[in-house]
Amino acid sequence: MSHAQPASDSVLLDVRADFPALDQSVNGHPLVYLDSAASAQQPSSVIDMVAEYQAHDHSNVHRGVHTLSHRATEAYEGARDKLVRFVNASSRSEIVLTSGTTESINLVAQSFCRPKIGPGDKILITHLEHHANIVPWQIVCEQTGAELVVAPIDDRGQVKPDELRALMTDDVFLLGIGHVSNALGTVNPVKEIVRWAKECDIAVLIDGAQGVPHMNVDVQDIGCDFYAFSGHKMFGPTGTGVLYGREELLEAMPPWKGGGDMILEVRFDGTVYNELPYKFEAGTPNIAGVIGLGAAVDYLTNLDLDRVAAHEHYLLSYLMDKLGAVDGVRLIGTAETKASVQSFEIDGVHPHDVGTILDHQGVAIRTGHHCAMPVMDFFGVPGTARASLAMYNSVEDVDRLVDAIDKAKQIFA
Ligand code: C6P
Repeated sequence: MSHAQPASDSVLLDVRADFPALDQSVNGHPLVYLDSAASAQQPSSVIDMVAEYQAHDHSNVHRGVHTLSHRATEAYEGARDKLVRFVNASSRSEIVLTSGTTESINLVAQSFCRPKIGPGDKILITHLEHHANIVPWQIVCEQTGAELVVAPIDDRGQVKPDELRALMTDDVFLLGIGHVSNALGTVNPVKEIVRWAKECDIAVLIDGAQGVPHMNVDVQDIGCDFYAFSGHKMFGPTGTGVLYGREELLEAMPPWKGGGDMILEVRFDGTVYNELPYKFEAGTPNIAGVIGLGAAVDYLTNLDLDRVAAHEHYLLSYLMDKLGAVDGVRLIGTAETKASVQSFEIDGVHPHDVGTILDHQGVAIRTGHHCAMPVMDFFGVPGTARASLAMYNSVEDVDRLVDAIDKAKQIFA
């Protein structure tokens, strides 16, 4: 990896003890969890917060006058306030609580794009995207007659900047681009890309599922119109997520789902929708999950995401050096700027077999196409083995991974 390696291991954090799930043996070995890109483990503070809420404060939100409903509403809306500060949105109206990145992107496709696009319009994405940032655009293109255009990548797994810029033509309505590739770890220079898009008057959605867990994100500084992310990848509960949207755009968008809580008044001759952000939050939400997500924001903020990034950057460099030196291992995804993810293949061993043999040694990685089939096609593989790091991983975890790979090679020699 050509990006500078931090000078010393003094940047390393030691937070493993905060995560109870890591304190166990799997198949007779202490667990090494290298699958945080799929879903990250939760610190005790998140687990305890959810349990506390469930045990004492649970009720529905925004509905009751009684004490428990007030407590639940206060905690739920308190989590939204934390999320506002976490990504530096300008107001609470800009933080729509969803079930995750996937729902956030579908909301933009259906509510922002669908009413405004038709034949002759284009949606631009890149070859690096997760299926959640491909399929919603395919669906809206089918619905409207618009065209989906894909910007190419190079052999290191980087979007080709000149080609991306050349595809930013007048007829492009929206660019959907990942902040960090889940399959390869490539970090896209999103601020610069948004600047190019804005010169062409193109709206930009950033898929931040793999961004927010690993670096400070300031949506106003980036200048994007939408930023989508999931709670469970940032050490919070599953079934929670966020769509950040610029208020002016959200204000003009019609609701996507109808039901309770997203209305002010319902009559058979017409319904008045609620104000932002509730207009987009139909039905009883994942109250406990969102409260847990607020605790995850507290955890990350207290730790300081710049320190998390430095820790992971050191470990990723170490991992790439060690893994890259193993005979018969090919690293897939070697971008100049990367975060926390490394895909690889071992000569003559199917990725699923690699995953199984590693699991027998207590090492958890993900194998397969990682919901990024076009990336796999590009590299000519059916799937990869993928190790993904978080702030609770250590140099010893990487050493255990490499030892386990050596064993896998011996078994298949
Ligand atoms: N990637 C992975 O193992 P949801 O499922 O809505 O929380 O997140 C979808 C999603 C969207 N974009 C990116 C870049 C992602 O990485 C993911 C989820 C997991 O890589 C599960 S496929």
